Amino acid sequence: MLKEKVEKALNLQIEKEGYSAQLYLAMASWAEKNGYNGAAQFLYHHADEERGHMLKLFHYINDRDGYAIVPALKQPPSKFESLKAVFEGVLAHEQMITESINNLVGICVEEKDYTTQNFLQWYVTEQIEEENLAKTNLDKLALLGDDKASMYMFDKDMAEMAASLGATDTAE
Ligand code: OFO
Repeated sequence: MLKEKVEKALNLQIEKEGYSAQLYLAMASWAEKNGYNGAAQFLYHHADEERGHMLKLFHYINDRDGYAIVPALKQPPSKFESLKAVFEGVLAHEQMITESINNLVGICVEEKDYTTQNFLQWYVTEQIEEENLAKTNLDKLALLGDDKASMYMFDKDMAEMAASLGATDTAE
């Protein structure tokens, strides 16, 4: 049985993972509309992954006799300055999520809920990957510069990365 404080904190995390999916979907749509189909594929795929992160929390809460609540949809931005601004946004967002997961682990320790703490280790590890991926993408952008040819190369690279992550071509 989940303690009320832990259940509440897990439901808040559901909201954040749901917003991650919304945000990456908004970024994917912007990328698609601006001719960056590779980046769009990557971001559509990322949005799906975030929904997966949210669902994992749903099942955990309900399996532990809590009640997972579907959060209201919060609208993400629809305008982005550039592809670089999009990927800077991804990193900033992931850093916020990492902090949120760490706080959640802290609550579990305070409440002596070691089962949930153990469950959350998956998210702790995932956040290392998420932040690294966001940093790698920004490093590539910094190396390439921001002229049109470089953007084309970056976008091609994103398409390859999306394919390697198993993304289906949703940006067509
Ligand atoms: Fe769910 O890891 Fe990104 O936000």
